[in-house]
Amino acid sequence: KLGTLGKKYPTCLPHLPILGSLPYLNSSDQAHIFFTKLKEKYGHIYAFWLGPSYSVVVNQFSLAKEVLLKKGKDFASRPRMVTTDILSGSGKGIAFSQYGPQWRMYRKLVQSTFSLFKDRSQNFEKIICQEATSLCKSLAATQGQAMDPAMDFFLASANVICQFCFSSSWKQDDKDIEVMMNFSDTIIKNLAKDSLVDIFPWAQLFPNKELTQLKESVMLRNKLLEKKLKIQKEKFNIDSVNNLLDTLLKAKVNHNGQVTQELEITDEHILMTVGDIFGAGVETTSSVVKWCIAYLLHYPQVKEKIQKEIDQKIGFSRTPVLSDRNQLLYLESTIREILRIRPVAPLLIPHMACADSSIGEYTIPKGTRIYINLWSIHHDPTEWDEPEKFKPERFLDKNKEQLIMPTASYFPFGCGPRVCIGEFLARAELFLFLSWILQRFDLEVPDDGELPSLEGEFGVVYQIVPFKLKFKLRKSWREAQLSA
Ligand code: HEM
Ligand code: PLO
Repeated sequence: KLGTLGKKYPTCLPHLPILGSLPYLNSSDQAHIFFTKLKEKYGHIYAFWLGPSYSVVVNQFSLAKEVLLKKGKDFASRPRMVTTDILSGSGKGIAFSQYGPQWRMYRKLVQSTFSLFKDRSQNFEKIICQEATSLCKSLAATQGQAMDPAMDFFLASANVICQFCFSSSWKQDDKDIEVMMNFSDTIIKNLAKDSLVDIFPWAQLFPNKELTQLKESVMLRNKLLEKKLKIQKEKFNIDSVNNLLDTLLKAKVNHNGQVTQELEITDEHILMTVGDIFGAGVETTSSVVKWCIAYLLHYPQVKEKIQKEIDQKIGFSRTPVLSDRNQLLYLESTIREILRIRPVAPLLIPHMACADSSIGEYTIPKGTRIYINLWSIHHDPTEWDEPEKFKPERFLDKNKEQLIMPTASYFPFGCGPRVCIGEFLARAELFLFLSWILQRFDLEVPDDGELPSLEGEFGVVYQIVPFKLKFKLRKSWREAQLSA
């Protein structure tokens, strides 16, 4: 199936007719770990056949940079999969959309909405701080009882993104939030995991529990977003564009009649674009906050260092703001270390070659699926000192006065044409949520002494297994409140 004349291809795993390399990909390890282990035997870059589709795994940062940056355009497409097609209405929206003018247009519309929020009174900092206030209130109301914080973090990130998309928010007891948390979880557990249907599309013709679950969850999501869209649409005023939906509706009005079919702005395209931003906005940040809290439970000495820095640089008479980021270096380095050791997307989102190209000395034909193994890049022992260890100090200079990048083998948000578009927002949320929480609360393990598992569950988002902890108001915070 591959032309061979004068061409060199990456080492390929053994493969059989029809099944391809499937029998050799059977492992109890999670995909990113398994791919990292295969590196020992097959090298930094190797290939396999997932049934009928030819796939290449890239495990090393200089090759990954070649794919994402240097030849970014050649590899900027996405493979079509049964599961991502279900989520995205056959490739609409941004994240699972083919490389081309349509993808570019929606990406730009979202980016222009981000700039809308940078310089005005309802900016991200203000919105996030409002949500941090509600979050801290809700955590304080637990009065130090052991609890699972997932719902609170989910609500806080959902409301930030809801302000961005619709200029609205949810209340804590709104049923929509619980519904959303449930379907989102099901979607993450079933999406793009190279389950049978993604390898052999014909397998979807047979009854399949996971696929039915996925379809149901996507339907629930679409219903919920449609409801929101309907309410907001009635408020639309072309002279006052305030959020993502307004931007998209305005583009629709401006484009009407004069564009090719390829650049259509239909209600379904709008739904899928908002859906991507919503899903990405909620699931990524809340997941990273959970990972952070879990690591701080395991490493109380790191938590104490962060708190000491907050006490010294900010104190208790005011709450943290974004410009404190260059003061709270220990917190910043902890966030960087979390994004390294537990990347949100350990294999990024699968890329696809949209032209014949090459990686290093190897030929890569058009249509090849490319998995960038960010996990292996972030855990590469030739680039990182003791990569398995949680060490925030690795991002600080000797005097602990400056943030540093110890190696280039690090890109938690990807890079190149498909780089994450939410990095600025995500970093702002992570910093503010965590600094607000740690200024006020001590984190304690429940009475049974059980620490969170740091193993995680592989998926489009690498999630932590649910865990419980106690949020106890700090003595120094309480005293400061009393004397204020
Ligand atoms: C794509 C990481 C938060 C929106 C991605 C990719 C990564 C990533 C690794 C894939 C890059 C690739 O395939 O090459 C993260 C991390 C986050 C985060 C670590 C939080 C800590 C967000 C937020 C938003 C967002 C808050 C939106 C508000 C997107 C979108 C894409 C994307 C739309 C798809 C881009 C495309 O395919 O063109 N992100 N992300 N992300 N992210 Fe994020
Ligand atoms: C999360 C579950 C939602 O219900 C749907 C959704 C939409 C966009 C996805 C997101 C999920 C997971 C995280 C993704 C995001 C697009 C970009 C982001 C994959 C599946 C990342 C980290 O790459």
